[in-house]
Amino acid sequence: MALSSKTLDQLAKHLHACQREARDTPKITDEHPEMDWDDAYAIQDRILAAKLKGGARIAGYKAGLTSHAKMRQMGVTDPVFGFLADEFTVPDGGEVKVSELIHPKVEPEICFVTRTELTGPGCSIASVLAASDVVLPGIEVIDSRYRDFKFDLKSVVADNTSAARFVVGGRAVDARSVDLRTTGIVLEKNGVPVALGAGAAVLGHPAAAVAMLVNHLGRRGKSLPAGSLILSGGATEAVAVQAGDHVTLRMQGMGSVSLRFV
Ligand code: 0L1
Ligand code: MG
Repeated sequence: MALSSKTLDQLAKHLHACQREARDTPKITDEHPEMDWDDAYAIQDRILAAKLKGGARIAGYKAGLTSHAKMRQMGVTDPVFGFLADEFTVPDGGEVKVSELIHPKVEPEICFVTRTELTGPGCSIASVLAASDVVLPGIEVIDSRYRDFKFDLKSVVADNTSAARFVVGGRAVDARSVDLRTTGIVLEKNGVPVALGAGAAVLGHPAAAVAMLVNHLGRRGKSLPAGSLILSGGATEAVAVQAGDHVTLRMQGMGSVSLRFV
């Protein structure tokens, strides 16, 4: 680790306040260029600890930047991992207040719910499918706390990978009953298709993103508990939204899920 415990505390407090107050900030590596990966995840862990202390619960986990479209869009090369707090949950068809966010974007995601605990290292697509219960469609609303979405990967990790809101819904199907690589994805904004994709856009198979998350947790002495919800990452580039927008994700064989921005 390159940063002191005091600095990690201060940065976590700062980023958490930016998230809760919908306030943007320059990326934290501008002030702390020496920040390393362990520091970045330690800041994210401190934000999670503060939320849990305040009564929040973990609603799920996420892999981010798992498709070439997203990596290209953000100018990065590797996936990142974060957590979903219960305060980020939106019901299917529900409203998201843009006044509570900075510059929201939406992305279509294949979501997994696990049946048994998963441990890494050594977790594979096969282990994920064997441990999974259902898959279902989800829309993630990302809202980087960094001004104009200008960041580097370590700053993104510290900022809990831009997690802000999410909705899951549609029709949950047995994770082993579908070929997730060829599952078609259509994201509509105000009735118009704005992004199209297939499951294979996510690292060749979305279960690969879950396996990477499990291996990441394993390296940190953690596991993925049974019954976890995991967002496997945007299958297309993210789409900017504003008040008045109605977003629907249609996923082949799994129905649709939607959100309204007010
Ligand atoms: O969910 C994700 O793909 C994480 C995105 C992190 C970077 C961003 O804000 O676009
Ligand atoms: Mg995402």
